[in-house]
Parts: sequence; structure tokens; C-alpha cells
Amino acid sequence: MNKITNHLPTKELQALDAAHHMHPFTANGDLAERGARVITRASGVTLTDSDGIKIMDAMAGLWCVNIGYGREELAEVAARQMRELPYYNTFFMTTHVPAIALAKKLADLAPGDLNHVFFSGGGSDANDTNIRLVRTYWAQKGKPSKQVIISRHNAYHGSSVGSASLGGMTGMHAQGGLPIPGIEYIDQPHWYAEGGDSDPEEFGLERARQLEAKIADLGEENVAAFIAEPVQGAGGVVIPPASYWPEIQRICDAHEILLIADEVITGFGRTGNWFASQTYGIRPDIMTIAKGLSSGYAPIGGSIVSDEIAAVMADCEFAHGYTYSAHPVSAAVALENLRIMEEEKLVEHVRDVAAPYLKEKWEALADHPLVGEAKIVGMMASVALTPDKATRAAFASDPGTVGFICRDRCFANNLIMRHVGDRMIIAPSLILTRDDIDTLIERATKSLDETYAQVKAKGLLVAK
Ligand code: PXG
Repeated sequence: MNKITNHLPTKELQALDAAHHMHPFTANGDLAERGARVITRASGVTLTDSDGIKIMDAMAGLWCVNIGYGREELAEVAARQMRELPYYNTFFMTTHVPAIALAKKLADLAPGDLNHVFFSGGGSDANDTNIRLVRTYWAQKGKPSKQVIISRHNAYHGSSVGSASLGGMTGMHAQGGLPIPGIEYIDQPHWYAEGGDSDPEEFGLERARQLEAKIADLGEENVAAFIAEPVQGAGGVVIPPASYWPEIQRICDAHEILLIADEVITGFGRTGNWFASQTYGIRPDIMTIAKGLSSGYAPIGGSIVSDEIAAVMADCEFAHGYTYSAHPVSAAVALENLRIMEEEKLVEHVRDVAAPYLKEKWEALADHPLVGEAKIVGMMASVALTPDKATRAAFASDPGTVGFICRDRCFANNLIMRHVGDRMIIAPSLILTRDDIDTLIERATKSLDETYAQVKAKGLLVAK
């Protein structure tokens, strides 16, 4: 066979892709008929496809390319590290400089006494680490009955057996016999979808207090931890009411429950601080990290744990680890990514420049006839599509029908904006300029207008 390169015609690449490549979270039969869009290169916030079309990526890849595409420094560091030490393990009383330096850097950046890092290849396996870690921690402390982990419906914590069990996605639980035992769920603080006529702050408190009720049901002596994303990402960029996190923190403190903040999406500048735990005043015992840690240039994730947890775990051999824990190339790339973020003051750029401007423009989308709410924190945002703004009604059509139309219009207008059901979401790179933001909003508005016209024409503008 000929060598497969960017120079093959798009149709040929699509046919080969359909023949051999199984895509994640995809009905591969449907995709084979449509043909996958072939992305060939990227620079800054712009992707180029195999037909030479340029697309603004308002999802930063998959919520990860925080510093933007095409940074030569990261390529240089990866090549240098591969030449010097492409791989060595850290299992058997050995270590290496990228692991040491990255762990130290993360201890400096992370809030409070989160000073110890257990590395993984991404977010799913880091959350698998967390399941075993918190259960082992309590056993080590002489409280082996503290095993249950409480999570939330519509949470996303990964796709492995353990992390998908921690997640609250019913569609995922339906495949492969999930969840594993010992995971319990409370409702999400999603006022727009589930709050009815309640006051949002009251609703936030009520949803937080479900945690206290669940702990009481299960018995405090049986609960190990509570895990949550500070802002739900894959669930639809669900920003909790301000009342929510302080109450959750109070409950975890009062009942000796470890608090795991899954910062895989919200970490590394996304909300205008290094971590969303700082944005929301959360004091986690463990933070899950991945994605923006390396800006997606190399796979790496981990769990940053408190002094207390590390001290307790130091007295046992934790029989856990991955071949690629602290992979030297990924660790070196992550360090360089963090160096660039600091040198170019990207977190400050988000806080002082990009996020305030994006907020002003994004919130104005709420005036669109198809939009029920427009919410944003830092550089992650959502709009809810609705046939009836006054009542926040859902569409009568299957969930996601209208969202998919909108996502298609965005694709046609060279903007990557995702849909989660009938919510549209963005999480662009942190480097966005005001001009980029103007372009993003212009394309989003055009796509919403076109969606509105299509939805009307198809008779889909009907409330459930
Ligand atoms: N925790 C959170 C909060 C995540 O968002 C993971 C853990 C798992 O990380 P890895 O690196 O194992 O994928 C994630 C991942 C989507 C989507 O459709 C989101 C993620 C992954 C795939 C798709 O928005 N987030």
C-alpha cells in the first residue's frame, strides 16, 4: 500500500479511517457514511483540515490545549528528552529528573498542603488511582469500613471501569456492567435544568445538603470520599450556584469525608486561577489533574494529595502504578508547558483580559430567541437552547436533536463548538485575543441564527 500521508485525497483518508479506526464515543457506522473530518495541522487557535479549510477551535482540542497549538518549545523539549532518557520507570527505587521537577512544580502551584503527586497517563486512570488510594488510606488509618465514594448524577470522571463508575452518566453505566460496587450518587447543582421555580442559591444549598443526607443514610463510618468537578464539563458546563461549594466543604469537614476535586478540565488556568478550587474556595484533599497539565501535547495526568494522605500512605506499599506513571517525555513537556504559562502570564491573561471580554460578549447571547441562558466562568461557557425562553422548556424532540443541528451549523461556519444534548459549550485555548473572541462570537451568533431558522422550518420549535 502507498504511504498514508496528508497528501492523500480526503475521500481516501476517510475510507481508510472508516475501514480500520474505531472512534471513541461514536456510532462508527454513521460516521463511516458521513466521513470524518480529517484534521491535518494546527496553529494558535486554528485547525486546518485536509481540504485546506481553517477552523477556529473553541474547544481547545478536548478541553486541553490551554496554551494553543504549534508551540515549538514543546516539540524541542520532547525531542531532547527522548534523546536523553526516553523512558524509565519509577517503580523499583529509581526516579528521574522530569518526575522530580514536575512533582515539585505541581506542589508549588497547587493550593494548601497538596504537595505530593501520583502520576498517571490521563484523567481516567488518575481517578482509578483515587478510588484505590482513598480506600487504602482509610484502611491504613484503622477505619477499613470507610469505603463508599459519593459522586453525582451527570458527572464525568473518565471512561475506564473505575472512573466511569465514579461518573454519573447513565448511558455509560448501561454498557459493560457498571457501576462497580461502593459508589453512590447525589443530584447535580444544575439549576437551569432541574431547579424549577426555586431560588438558585436556595437550590444550590439543597443540592449540597443531599450530600449530608446521603452520608447519614450510609453511615459516616462507611463513607471514604466525595468526588466532584468544581464545574461540570462534559455534563454541559454546569456552573453551580455560589452557595453550593461552601456548603459541600462544610459537610466534608464535619463528617471526616475526603474531598476529591476533579480538576481535569478546570485546572491550569481555565477558570482564571491555576485551579478552580481557588476560584470557588474549595480545600480538596486530593485534586485530579490531566489535560491542561501538558496542554495535550503529551499524555499525562495525576493525583495531587495532601501532606496528611501522603504521610499515612507512606507507611504501606501502595500496590498500584502504571507503566507510564511520570513518563519522562510527558513530564518534560508538562514542565515546559507550565513554564510558558508562567512566563507569558496566561492565568493573568485569562483573569484580566480574555475572560472578562468573553463574558461580556457571551452573556449577550442570552438575548438570542433560541437561548434560555448563557453562563460562563473563566474560559468555559455554555448556552442552553430552548423553544421557550420564559419557561426554560426543553424541546419536544429527542434531546440533542436541536443541539446537533447547531453543532453542524458551527462546523459549517468553521467554528468548533460542542453540543451536550441541547446545550452548546465552549472551552477555548487560554491565549484567545479580543479579536479571536470577536470572531468566535460572530460565528456562534451566525450559527445560532441559522439553527433558529432551520428549527423553525422543521417545526421543531416546540416545547416538551
Ligand atoms: N475527569 C474529568 C472532569 C474529565 O473531563 C476525565 C476525568 C478523564 O480524563 P481522560 O484523560 O482519561 O480522558 C475527563 C475527560 C467530552 C469529553 O465529551 C470529556 C472528557 C473526555 C472525553 C470527552 O466532553 N473529559
